[in-house]
Amino acid sequence: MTSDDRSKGMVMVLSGGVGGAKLVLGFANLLEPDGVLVVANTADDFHHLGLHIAPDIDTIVYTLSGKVDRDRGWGLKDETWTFMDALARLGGEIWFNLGDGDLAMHVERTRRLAAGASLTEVTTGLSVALGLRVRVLPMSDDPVSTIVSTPGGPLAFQHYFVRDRCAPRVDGFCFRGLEQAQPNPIIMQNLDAGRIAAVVIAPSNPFVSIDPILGLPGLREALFGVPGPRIAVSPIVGGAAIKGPAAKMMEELGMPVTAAAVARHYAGFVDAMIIDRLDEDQADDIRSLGMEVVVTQTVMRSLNDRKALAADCMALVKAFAGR
Ligand code: FO1
Repeated sequence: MTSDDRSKGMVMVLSGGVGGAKLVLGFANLLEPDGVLVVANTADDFHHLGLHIAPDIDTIVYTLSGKVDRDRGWGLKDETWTFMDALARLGGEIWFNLGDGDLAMHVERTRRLAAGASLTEVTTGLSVALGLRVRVLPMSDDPVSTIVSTPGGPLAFQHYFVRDRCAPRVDGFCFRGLEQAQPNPIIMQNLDAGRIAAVVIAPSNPFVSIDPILGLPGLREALFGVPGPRIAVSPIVGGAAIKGPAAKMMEELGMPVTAAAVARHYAGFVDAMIIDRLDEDQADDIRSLGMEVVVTQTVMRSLNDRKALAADCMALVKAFAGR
C-alpha cells in the first residue's frame, strides 16, 4: 500500500452531541460527503412521553443541516414552545424541553421505529429529508443506556444531565445493554472493506459520549485494523470543559482536569492527541504516553475554526500515511 492509498478512504468521526457536532461540521465543509462517516453516541437516548429521543444524533443532524440553535447547541433555531406550555398547563412532565419543531423529529422517529425500521434506517431517512449529504450513523441499532452512579443511587443519563443539571456527584458510569449490543453493521462493513482511513475522536465527553462507542463488542479491536491514525481532540482546554460536565466528572472521579488526563484515558488506543495552545505545557507529558501531539487552536467559535480543526486532523492523517 502506498502512502497515498493509506490517507485515502473515509475518516470515521466518533462523536457525542454539541462539541463533537462542531468538528463534524468542520469535516463536512472540508471533505467530500463520502470522505467522512459520522458515528453518533446513542447511549444518551431515552424514551420520554412515549417518544424515542436521540439527542446526539439530532444535535449532529441539526448542526449539519444548519438548523441547530447555536446558542443552546441542541434543538432547532427559531423554535416555538407551544407544546411545552400546553403540557405545563396540564401538569405534565416538563423537565425535558421539546420544542414544537423538534417534536416532529421524535414523533416521526418513533413512528418509523414502531413500523419496524432500524435506528440506522430512520436516521438515514430523516437526515436525507433534511438535506444531509454526510452519513450519520447511530453507534448501534440496539438499545444502550448510560446510567450515572451517584451517592443518592443510580440515575438515568438525562435525569442526571437535564433534570438534575449535573448536580449529583458522579461515582462512575455503567452502560446498560452495551455487552449485548452489536456495533452498527454499516460501520463494521466499512471497516472490513478497508474503506476507513483514520479515526477521529471528536472533543466530546470521554466518559459518557465516547466510552459507550468504544465499548461496543468488537468495535475497539476492529478500529485497531484501520491503516491510519486514531486521533483524539481534547475536550478539556485550560482546565475546563468547553461544554458540558466533563470537567466536573473528572474532578469527582479523582482525575486532574487536564488534556493530559484525557490522553491517559485514551492511552493504548489513540496514536495522536490534538490539544489546545493553552495546554502546550502538557505536550511532553502526553508524548511520554507514546502519543504524538499536535498543539493548535481547538476552541471552535466560527465555521472557519471548525474547518481549521478538521484540517489539522487531516494533516495528521497525511503525516502518518507518509511514514
Ligand atoms: N439539554 C438540556 O440541557 N435541557 C433540555 O431540556 C434538553 C432538551 C433536549 C431535547 C432534545 C434534544 O435532542 C436534546 C436536548 N437537550 C437538552 C440536550 C441533551 O440532553 C444533551 O445535549 C445530550 O444528551 C448530552 O450530549
